[in-house]
Amino acid sequence: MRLLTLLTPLAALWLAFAPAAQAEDGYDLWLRYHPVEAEHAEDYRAAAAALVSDERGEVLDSALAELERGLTGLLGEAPERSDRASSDGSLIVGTASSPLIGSLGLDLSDLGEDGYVIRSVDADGQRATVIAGGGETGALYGAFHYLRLIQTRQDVADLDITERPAFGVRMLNHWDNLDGTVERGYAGFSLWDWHKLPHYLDPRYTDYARANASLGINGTAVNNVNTDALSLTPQYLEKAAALADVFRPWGIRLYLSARFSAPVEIGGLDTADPLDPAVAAWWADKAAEVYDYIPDFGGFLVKANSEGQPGPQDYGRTHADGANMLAAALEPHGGIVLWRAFVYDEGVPVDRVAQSYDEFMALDGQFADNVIIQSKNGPLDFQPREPFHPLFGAMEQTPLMMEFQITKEYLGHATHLAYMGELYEETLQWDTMRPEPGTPVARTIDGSVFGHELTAIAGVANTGTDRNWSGSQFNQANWHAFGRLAWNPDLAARDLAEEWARMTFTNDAEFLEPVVDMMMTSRETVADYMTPLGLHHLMNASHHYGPAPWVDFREREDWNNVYFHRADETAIGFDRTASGSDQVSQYAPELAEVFSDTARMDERLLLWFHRLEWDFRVQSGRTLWEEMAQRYTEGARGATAMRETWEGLEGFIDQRRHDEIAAFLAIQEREAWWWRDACLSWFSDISGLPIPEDLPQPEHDLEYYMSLSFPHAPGI
Ligand code: GCW
Repeated sequence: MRLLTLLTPLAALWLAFAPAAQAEDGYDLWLRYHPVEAEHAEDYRAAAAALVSDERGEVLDSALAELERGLTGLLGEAPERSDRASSDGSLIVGTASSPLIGSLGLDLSDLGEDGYVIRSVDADGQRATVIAGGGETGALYGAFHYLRLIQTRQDVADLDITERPAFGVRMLNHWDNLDGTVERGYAGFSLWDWHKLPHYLDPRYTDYARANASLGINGTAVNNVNTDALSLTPQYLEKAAALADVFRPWGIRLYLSARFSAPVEIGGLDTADPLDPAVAAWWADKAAEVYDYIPDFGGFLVKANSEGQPGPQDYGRTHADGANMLAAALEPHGGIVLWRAFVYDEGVPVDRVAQSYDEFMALDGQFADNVIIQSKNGPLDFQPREPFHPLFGAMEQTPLMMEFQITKEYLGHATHLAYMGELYEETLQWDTMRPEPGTPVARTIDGSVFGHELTAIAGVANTGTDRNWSGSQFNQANWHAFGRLAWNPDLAARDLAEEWARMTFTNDAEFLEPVVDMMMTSRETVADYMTPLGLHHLMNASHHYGPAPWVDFREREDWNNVYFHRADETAIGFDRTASGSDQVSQYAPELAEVFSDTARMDERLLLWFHRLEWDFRVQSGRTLWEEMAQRYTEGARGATAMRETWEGLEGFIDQRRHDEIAAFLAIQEREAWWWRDACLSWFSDISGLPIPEDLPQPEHDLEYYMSLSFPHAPGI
């Protein structure tokens, strides 16, 4: 805009229309396929002048279509299509059953369906690159990998890549309701237009599938775990089947959340008791019906006996009874049950954080073969920082899977930049010390330590109808990081941030370096201005927007923030050591010892495990109160720094996305200081200690912060 005033009216008119291509809204995600710089284009063109395949198949056709689309965009001209490698620069794409690929003599035996190789070869005297999948899905993932190499400006002249995914099931969980709202969704409404399905297929469904396939995601549960039994009626199964048909060519299977009481609600039975033969028969029929609609249906995702959802315990049965009954219904069709470990029942426990472990460890070994237990990354609920869930490493006889939250329910919703890749990496690489030291969480769920064949990982999606899909440009990075880690949990979050930023914005190093640094520190910054030193659950009630350490009015004791921080005039924190709830003993003894020792532990979890007096000396030598004030302040300053860094990066990317991000970072800065001021004011009031004089004093008095209310905050 500023520039326009300096231009002649004619030039201004041209500029107003011409840059449409540059004014991006984020819809294309990391699949932008913008032309590469002229100096690189020739080399890439030479390597991929022709697209060669002698096979057909639904998924393979997607791979070829994506390569054609990507190469055309990146290199400025469409590759020739052929079924023979007749000239230099052929990109040969297919599976082990392609005669052409067979003739190259590659060893493709260990790839499984999803694995692939990308290799520079000599095909009948011609220089070629082969993308060979174990199956069609492998070829699809290989195609996206090849495009990524060009998008991130890597050399493609001499390739020797072999990839296999670490987990069999790599899925998104959508907490999408049938009325179009999304529980904990901050990106608009649900992508699924149930009302117009099955007759109208929004092109966005295909782009959604493409984006997932580009990461290797191969499953999606389309309805909320707090589910409506209607999803299992023919009326809705027909709609779900239409979605499954769109997803299938992109290697994605559809899953449904199943309501445990469905036999009563839509089946006309008077019980949902899992041990009642009529109930089991109803589910067996229902499963058969689902498979009539969706032949490759993935299975049922179940939230039972948690936050008021129905479940087997309503009939005096166990989670294993419930899961196994559903597993028996799905087994003949090859389906699985994803049974969530996020449970807590009516009785208020000594320690909410201990519940899920106690419940499920008692049942280890009792689950059917096609059941997998899905546990959140931490034992509470997707907080900015939690220790890993102690089930990881402890549950040996039952396959266990990870549930990460991609949507940022507790980390600033749409607007705050919090790069979750860094949180995912921290969890996946955490040493569980079980069965022995050197066993990170990732190894306990990828089948390598306990030998389970059924392996899976899930992320609670952050997608919605916003043009940018994820509520903000930077939130796209969290979807991307989740998907890439679901393929390979040992990838480094920093590398993924850079890869994403290159594909999403620009390959310019002067832009990438500050942006990747900012992404990598962003989660810690958020943890500091919201819940430093292991504090947790200080968010406002219900919608979880903004600070409210004072919440003490909710019906359940453990729905109140005061339950978690326990602050009074003498001390603060939740004692989970042997002198308190002893939840720490759910971890390996070596780890429990460290968590119990304030001198040795990582203080970023201090008040998660300990209740300490305000004048307790922390590792820096400050008192606990001084340290808390310091951390809150550093967090807020970090948000200011991010806003400033981004302002300095104007001009590297299109103005529209730059401005949107700048505005969001300014919101984050404001809200970070609000968090800091509100929390410090309240804790100061409780402890009777003043906020240290050398630190900024809150802008308002405590009464002001406590008076704020946000009845229409999104996501509930
Ligand atoms: O984090 C809590 C959320 C609920 C959610 C629940 C769960 C889907 O506040 O909205 O319900 O977790 O994971 O089941």
